[in-house]
Amino acid sequence: MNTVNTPFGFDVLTNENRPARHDNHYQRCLSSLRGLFSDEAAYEAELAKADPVVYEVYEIRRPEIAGELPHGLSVVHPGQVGTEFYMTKGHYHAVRDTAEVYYCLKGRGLMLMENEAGVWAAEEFRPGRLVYVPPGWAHRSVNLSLDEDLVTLFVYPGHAGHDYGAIEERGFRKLVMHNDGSSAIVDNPAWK
Ligand code: S6P
Ligand code: ZN
Repeated sequence: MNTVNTPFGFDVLTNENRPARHDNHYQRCLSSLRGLFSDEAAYEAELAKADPVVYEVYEIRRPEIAGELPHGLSVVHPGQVGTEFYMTKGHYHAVRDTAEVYYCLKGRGLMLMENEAGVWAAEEFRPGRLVYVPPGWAHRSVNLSLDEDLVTLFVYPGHAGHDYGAIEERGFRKLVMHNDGSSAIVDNPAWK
């Protein structure tokens, strides 16, 4: 991590859908996402064939303190499990009172959001579009394309932290499904 308090700049998107610099890179393969997709039989059938990378993240890490702004690129690859589009796990920030900005660089998708009062929202991702995730909203990126990466730039407060447990337990209220060449946002029957 570059903890030096010196200005820097870099090309955020190279030809390979990665930033010109990063401190950390991780990949989430299908095998690490058990329980995420609604159609469990389709998940097991896909996994029996292959273990593709569903999404990956390039992080420009910063100290985990208020005042810092960690940022990076999220790349959700194209694909589906059953008829549900590839997506990120989704999370709340551990410190609920922290927001996040996403800016779409490539592809098309949705940011699916919900808060603890049970209100949900979806905002479109397409190149040049910014999505603001207010404090207290869980967020999940969904790739609506079956042949192109969804590439977004994110920036969030250094002290935000991540809470995956609430979403792992409850799921998101809505699912985003491939429906006859288009997409449909439907109720999640397993949502608690
Ligand atoms: C962090 C920010 C992103 C996500 C990334 C992957 O606050 O929202 O870096 O971590 O898009 O999603 P997830 O839900 O697996 O962390
Ligand atoms: Zn976040």
